[in-house]
Amino acid sequence: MTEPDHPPDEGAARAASAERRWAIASVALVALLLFMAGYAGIHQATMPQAHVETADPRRLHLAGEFVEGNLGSALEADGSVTVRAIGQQYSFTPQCIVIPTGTPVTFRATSADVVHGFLIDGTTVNTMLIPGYISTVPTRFETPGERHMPCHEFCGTGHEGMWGRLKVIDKADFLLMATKQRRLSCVE
Ligand SMILES: [Cu+2]
Repeated sequence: MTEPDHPPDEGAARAASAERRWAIASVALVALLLFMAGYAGIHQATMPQAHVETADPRRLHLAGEFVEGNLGSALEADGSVTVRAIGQQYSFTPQCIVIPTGTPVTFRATSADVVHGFLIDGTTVNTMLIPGYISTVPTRFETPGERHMPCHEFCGTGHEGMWGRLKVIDKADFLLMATKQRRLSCVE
């Protein structure tokens, strides 16, 4: 093999350095994305659910935590609130969910038929209700008010009419309601 008979040209050197710059930039971009994923996961606790809980969609109404009498908001012994709900074509049960201000709230919800969406507008509460699985979302509301919960996964011909309501009420009012009823909702 013979050496090329011209001097190493400037163009090739420039191309090599541009290539190196892009290689560094792409490695830095991957490192930045990994850092962002790590930061979001660790500091903001946006992790995939730590464990999988299942619920047989054909038997929700017969036994277990999603029987009709157990749906709605429950005051726990530690002062937190657990809300159990079901999505089905084409409504949520309960249609109106009531929760107190300034209290840790955990939503536990599942689907009785197909995939539905569970979203509380104006908040970061946003998950899917998948038949067979229980979706768990921890949250907390500081100010009273009313919000909508539109189903945001296309679930059939009645999808656009599928939505629920969430009422955040003053903690004292909620505690008073809880002395009279075991499971609360704002369905009238
Ligand atoms: Cu739906």
